[in-house]
Amino acid sequence: MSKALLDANFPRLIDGKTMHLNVLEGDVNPRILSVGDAGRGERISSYLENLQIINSTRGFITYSGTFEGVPVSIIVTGMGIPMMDFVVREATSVISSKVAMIRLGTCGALKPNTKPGSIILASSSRFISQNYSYPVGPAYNLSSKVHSDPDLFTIFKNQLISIFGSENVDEGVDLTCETFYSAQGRKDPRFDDCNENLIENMVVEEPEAAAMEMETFKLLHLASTSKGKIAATACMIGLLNRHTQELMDFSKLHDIERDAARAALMALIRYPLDN
Ligand code: R1P
Ligand code: URA
Repeated sequence: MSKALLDANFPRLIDGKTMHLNVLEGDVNPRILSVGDAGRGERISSYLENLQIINSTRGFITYSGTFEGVPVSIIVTGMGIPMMDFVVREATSVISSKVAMIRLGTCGALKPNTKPGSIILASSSRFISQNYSYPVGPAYNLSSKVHSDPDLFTIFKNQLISIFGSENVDEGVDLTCETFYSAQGRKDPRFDDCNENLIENMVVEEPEAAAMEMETFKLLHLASTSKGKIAATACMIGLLNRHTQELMDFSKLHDIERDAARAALMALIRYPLDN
């Protein structure tokens, strides 16, 4: 593949494909499910008919097809906000209509009574970043809030509750973290991370904090700045509870993931995309 570029500002390769996702107009459908993990993406792609798969050398994989007759795409996003930025910008650059996007991820649960293995919906999200000028200022900063699209959130919540039951579906403020380790308050004696009381402090600053993960804030923030083009929401499977240290039964993860993906696809096809 030629690496010659057509445009320095929003690079496309000489064949017209976006530089990182490797997609062209027609390759991505306006209803998009974003997942972090490549195995999850492959497993849930079995929901799609008329499947087309586009790989990229940057780790993104775009599965496009139909779900109950409606065109949808599932994109393997990878981890962290730069990867979500590539996905949202490049996928939507090849779609002329409005777009609905749902992220289905995993997280650490923050509320003491959230059972590991529950689904946690992000009604909104805040970003935790490390302050690299510390000790000038606090060691970690918490951003202001961005919100899920209220209609997509409600449609998705109803689908999740109909599959899992309301006792297994929580909601709250997602905390998207710059990293998995230091910015999520994990202790690593080999490094001076200055994060001893990070979780306790963040939960005081954001009493509705429900989840810690690494992409949702970027998705919701880009949607909120997209001038009406993108409606987005997210949910995560709580792998563990950071308060109680309890872990989920990992033998159930693929079943939960499959059912949550079905709820997300149902919500995406029900969301009215009036163009
Ligand atoms: C870390 O293990 C990864 O898991 C979570 C975090 O956001 C991060 O990407 O989500 P995914 O399971 O979607 O990757
Ligand atoms: N993903 C994260 O980012 N954090 C966790 O604790 C679990 C999954």
